[in-house]
Amino acid sequence: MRTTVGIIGGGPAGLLLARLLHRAGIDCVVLESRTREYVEQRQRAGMLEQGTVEALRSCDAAARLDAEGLVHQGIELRFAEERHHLDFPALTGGRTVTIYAQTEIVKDLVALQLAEGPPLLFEAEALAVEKAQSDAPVVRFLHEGREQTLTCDWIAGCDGFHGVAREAFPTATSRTYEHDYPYSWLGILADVPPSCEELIYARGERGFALHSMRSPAVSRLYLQVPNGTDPDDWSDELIWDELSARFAIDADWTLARGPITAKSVTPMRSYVHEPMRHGRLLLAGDAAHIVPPTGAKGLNLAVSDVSVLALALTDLHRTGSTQLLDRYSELCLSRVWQATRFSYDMTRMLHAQPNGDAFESRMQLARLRRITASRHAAAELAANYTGLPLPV
Ligand code: FAS
Ligand code: PHB
Repeated sequence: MRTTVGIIGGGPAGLLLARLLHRAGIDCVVLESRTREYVEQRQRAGMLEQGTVEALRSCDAAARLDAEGLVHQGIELRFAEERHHLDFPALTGGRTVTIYAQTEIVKDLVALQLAEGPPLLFEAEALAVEKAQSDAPVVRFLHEGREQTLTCDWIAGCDGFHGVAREAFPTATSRTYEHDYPYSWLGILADVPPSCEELIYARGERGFALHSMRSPAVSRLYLQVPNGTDPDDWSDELIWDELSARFAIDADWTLARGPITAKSVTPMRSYVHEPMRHGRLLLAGDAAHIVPPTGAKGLNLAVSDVSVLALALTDLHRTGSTQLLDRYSELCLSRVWQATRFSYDMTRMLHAQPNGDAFESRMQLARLRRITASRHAAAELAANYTGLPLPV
């Protein structure tokens, strides 16, 4: 097979890149190792920056998002038995965020691509990227039991943290930065209407808790738990009891309970791989960087990477200029490091330290008090949460 841009991975990064390139008249092919059913039901993110919503609208992939997405004007910080609402439009000059599940974005993009093109191959596992330094790089992949090759002008590695694209980067010219957190998140999906209009981030001595949602009928909640926690050790009742305890305040607010339909534990990690380009191979999304979900940046960073990559490839296609492509890694990393810093700060500010460090606990409270007392500090959080501008 031959194409202009070979895209490895049919997650939000790969599918949105294919959509943007297709709209720009650039040939591409997406190789996805899993089945359609699997990628469409994989529970992950749900909070969209304004820029992500605009990127999906820009390529006519937001019809259902605009119809079903929940637009939020802010979040609540809950600590020391107090509730503090951050009004994003007031703090950012009008910016908002939207709850719309990653599963639904993937479903929308898969349906559009299968209906309008470009080619999307499921159960097509990339085995390796070869000749990335040449002007005809190749993806070797397994599909329908046969090993095949896809020769490209450019390859986009959108294959997530456990993909193969990053392996094609020579270690001599690669640098990785990692930080593992001493706790994880136990995440649940529950068939119960959310007990809040907007997200609640709760910090307390028992540990962090987050109340999010997926629709007016489905809640999504997270609990800080020790690393290595087995979700089966947490009965539904224990989960609801612990969530109620962590959200508890002396005002008339109760957490509604209901049937838990999904339960999973996600370790927390920060990871950045530099550079994001090696010859004709470019990384985007989780293939290049991972952030803890506390800042809701994972999916949004993947979208901003492919927005920059689509602009750069379109510029080359239209003008022959490689100026943007040559700056791709530097441009994306400038935004990646800011999102990595914000996610790190939110995580450190809101999670109880396993060793119960009293000084650290006071530092957290002091930081939260600064944010809830100072318009300047609150605006800084709101600007990061709603999404910093694209680097182009
Ligand atoms: P993805 O991992 O989504 O997609 C990569 C795709 O490549 C997958 O479909 C995979 O099957 C495919 N692939 C891999 N290897 C391949 C190969 N060799 N050949 C072909 N295809 C291959 N973010 C939040 O903001 N909030 C959350 O609550 C949240 N929860 C998360 C929970 C988990 C368990 C994980 C892992 C991430 C979570 N994230 C969350 C972050 C998440 O949203 C990611 O940032 C987002 O999925 C990144 O999108 P992609 O870069 O497209 O990578
Ligand atoms: C989610 O809705 O899944 C979600 C929202 C905000 C976060 C993390 C997860 O910070």
